[in-house]
Amino acid sequence: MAYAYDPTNIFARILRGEIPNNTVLETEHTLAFRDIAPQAPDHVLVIPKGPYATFDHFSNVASDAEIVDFYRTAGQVCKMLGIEPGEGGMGFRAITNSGDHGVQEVPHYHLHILAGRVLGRMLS
Ligand code: DGP
Repeated sequence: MAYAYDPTNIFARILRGEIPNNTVLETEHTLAFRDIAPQAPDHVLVIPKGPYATFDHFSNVASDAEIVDFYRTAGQVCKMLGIEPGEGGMGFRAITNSGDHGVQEVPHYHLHILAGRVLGRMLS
């Protein structure tokens, strides 16, 4: 399966430093920054630095090092925000929108981390 990636997407531009961002954490392979239109008091986007468009693109093509770094960074962000239920935090939601039916707006794989309020059930 050949995956397409549009290097003009907004997160690619953020990664190239063409657009500013409010960085929470940056590692070798991953960047976490605050969403420009937060839907909760804490709303952080975690993105791989590599050119992966969707969840399946990332999970099938990225290296083990990139995938491990991505999820460890997401976990570290939760620690930094103090939202981990296992560590006394009030919890959070981690979600990825993928493709047209997932209503993914930015075609660079990302994980939303939402916290700071009761989020309600979200299955639609
Ligand atoms: P999604 O629908 O899952 O592709 O979510 C894309 C998110 O990206 C959405 O919550 C708004 C956010 N976003 C879009 N443009 C920018 C931007 O320029 N900067 C930041 N920080 N977030 C952005």
